[in-house]
Amino acid sequence: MTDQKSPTSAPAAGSTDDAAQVAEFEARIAQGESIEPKDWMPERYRKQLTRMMSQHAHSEIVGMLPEGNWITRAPSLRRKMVLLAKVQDEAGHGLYIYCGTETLGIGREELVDQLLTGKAKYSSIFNYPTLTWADIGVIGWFVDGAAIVNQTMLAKASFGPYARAMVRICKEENFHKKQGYESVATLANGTPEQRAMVQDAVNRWWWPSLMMFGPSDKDSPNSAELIRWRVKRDTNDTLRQRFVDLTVPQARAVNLTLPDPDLRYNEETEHWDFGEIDWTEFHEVISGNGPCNRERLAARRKAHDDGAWVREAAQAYAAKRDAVTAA
Ligand code: BYC
Repeated sequence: MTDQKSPTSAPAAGSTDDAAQVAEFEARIAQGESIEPKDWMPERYRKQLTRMMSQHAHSEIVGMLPEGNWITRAPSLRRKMVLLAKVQDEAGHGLYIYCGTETLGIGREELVDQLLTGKAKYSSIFNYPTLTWADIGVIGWFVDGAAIVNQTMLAKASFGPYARAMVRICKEENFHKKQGYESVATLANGTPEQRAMVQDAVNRWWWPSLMMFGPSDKDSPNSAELIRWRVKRDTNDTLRQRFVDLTVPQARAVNLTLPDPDLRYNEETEHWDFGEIDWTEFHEVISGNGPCNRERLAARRKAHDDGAWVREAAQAYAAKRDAVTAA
């Protein structure tokens, strides 16, 4: 329980928030109440949520690109239908979360502009290339698997619109993960070439998937505040460990190895110990220098420009409908 009299109740430095209002707000959070868009909230809470939710929405939208790349090359009609449905789901997730972010008082155009001008972050994972068909299965298994671990926690976030969006999104992510693992298992039981292809994809996606959870706790500037306000309920390292513990037995079940010589079960902690993440690579990727950052932003900008006529048509239709209603 948050102690209302603790120093954490004080408004952040430079904030114009009233201390009594902050204390009342924190008491509501401590009681497990959901904060809704019209409720009073500290400016810093609004800012943190806007940052995190908009990054999340951008991730869903940019995340369509690596997989979308394989829709025309899916190996069967069934795989193609599944992949089309998955990519379409990701668009829906992005739109939900943009809507949720808008309830914090920021417009969609501004959010999209932040993405297209490179000001906004999106998940590091989508800056890696999808080199073979096996990558599509491994993304479903690892990337959607990691997203489920993170988002199951966020489904209990203190901000109502975000938490509610996460409940629905997690249901869809479960289907995404299952189809990915099923595709991986099929390849792992296939020809020697298919096995080699899927093992190679596992080798390339493992470490970037661990990076999805963010910097280690000691280097995570936002975690303490987000946990205090119950936006996050667990730290980056706790969630990363949960993902490793869930995924190691799944890899073993299909006879695939994870590319970490330090991976071993720790009888004392009852967790899988794993090696050190390459944080230099992580920081390079999140500062725009990953293998595909430029390609991804260029693709988003092109899609935005190509879609201008759709936005114009929708606006013209809305204006016409308003005129008819007014008449
Ligand atoms: N990538 O203080 P920290 C999906 C940034 S999409 C890039 O720990 P926080 C899917 C962080 O933003 C699912 N940047 O931050 C879609 C911060 O920078 P700023 C995507 C990262 O917020 C399509 C700085 O590093 N999920 O499932 O406490 C197909 C310091 O970090 C990353 C979400 O977006 C990263 N990996 O924790 C398939 C979940 N990690 O903003 C699948 C929502 C850290 O201060 N977000 N940074 O400049 C979160 O849960 C949290 O924001 C994070 C980071 C765990 C990502």
